[in-house]
Amino acid sequence: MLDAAVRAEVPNDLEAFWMPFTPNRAFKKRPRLISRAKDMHYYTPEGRAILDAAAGLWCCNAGHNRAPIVAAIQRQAGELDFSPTFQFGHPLVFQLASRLAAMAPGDLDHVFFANSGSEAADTALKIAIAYHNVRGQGSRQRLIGRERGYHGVGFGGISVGGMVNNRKFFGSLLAGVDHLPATYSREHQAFTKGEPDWGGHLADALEPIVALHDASTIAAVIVEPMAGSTGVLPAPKGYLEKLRAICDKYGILLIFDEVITGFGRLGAGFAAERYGVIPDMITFAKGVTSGTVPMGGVIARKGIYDAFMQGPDHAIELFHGYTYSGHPLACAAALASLDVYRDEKLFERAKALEPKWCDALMSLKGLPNVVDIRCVGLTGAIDMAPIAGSPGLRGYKAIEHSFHEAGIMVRMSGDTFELTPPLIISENQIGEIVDKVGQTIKAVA
Ligand code: PXG
Repeated sequence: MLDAAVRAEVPNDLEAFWMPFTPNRAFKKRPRLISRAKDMHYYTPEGRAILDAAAGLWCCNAGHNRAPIVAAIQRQAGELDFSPTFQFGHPLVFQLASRLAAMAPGDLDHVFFANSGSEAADTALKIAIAYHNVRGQGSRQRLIGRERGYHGVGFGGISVGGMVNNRKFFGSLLAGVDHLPATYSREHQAFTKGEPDWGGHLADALEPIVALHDASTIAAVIVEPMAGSTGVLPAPKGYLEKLRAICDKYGILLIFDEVITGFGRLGAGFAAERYGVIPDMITFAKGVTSGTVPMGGVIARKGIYDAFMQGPDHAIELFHGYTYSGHPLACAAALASLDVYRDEKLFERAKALEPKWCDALMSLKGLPNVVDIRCVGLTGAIDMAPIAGSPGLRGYKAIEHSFHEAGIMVRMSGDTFELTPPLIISENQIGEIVDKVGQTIKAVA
């Protein structure tokens, strides 16, 4: 085994790695390297501690390098490295599916595994279209997403998604897609704690979309219960209930993309539980393994699964799956993560901390360039006014300052801070995030 010093060695050539969603040239001029993590902190190769206010990338909900999760992954690697889940099965994947089904509300009780949120979104969209097909309603093919939505980077996900830069370079995308309007209005919602009062009526925009295309052509609506990637937009009050009612009225499936909102981020197992609205499918990823091993998937209602269970017993019911669907290491990591969430009551903890978290973030109101602050669960966003003519530049400076100077990892979306710490965060560390972010906001003013 390599010793820690060697493993942590600073690389001397950064050129070959084409970094995802990163300005490669700026990063390679002044890299931000991380070589170790524990609990609430990352550590640079030189050993500098960086407070993690992003749960990695919204995923390490149990904190970093937690002993029970590490042990489970190590054990599993020595026991069963890989086994296919096409035509074969291993015990952990069934155990995990049962755990997730029990955790999900209502009759959301069948789990299809993928390896990322992007694959989860595309899987859910494919299941929706195939579901109508196997029920003899093959004309239901249209998919409805939402402006500013993020459903990963597969062709299905970017088609229903509404992030302009994620779409505009990639051709004509999937045909037959339409979009609901985004739910954000600064004029009506600025500095709201939790779900805004204004905006529930925007779900009614589904009606004219149905009128235009006809319900007989629409398979599903997909939304994030809280739009994360675009900058933390909690669902307005009553919005999700309304969407559910309109989908029911027209026989349209409702998919909640819970890749971010699942596993405690909003103070409940799933946002569906927080809002008391049961979708037909939930997509998940990230927190299912607390970010330790890639995994994603879809939880479908019983009626959807049952619709496929027809024809001869030996015939495959759904022609879909990934080599690594239900990978043993990911299953072991997920089961151990669910144990940590349960034993440490981390979802309840997120709920209990929410008012303190929101108050702490709102204390940054009044700092230079701060034009809105939003929060829900253990999630928050701070919009800074862009530098005139250079959108995103203030945000990039903030990433650099926060990492190199303030000692904190934040996620920026343009000029917006997205703050999503691990759910193990202490009250003192909430204060530390606010101090360090405040310091950064002043530094980039
Ligand atoms: N759906 C949602 C709601 C997501 O937030 C995905 C799908 C795709 O997951 P994968 O595992 O394919 O990346 C996501 C991912 C950000 C940020 O800064 C958010 C995500 C990924 C990277 C950055 O907001 N979310």
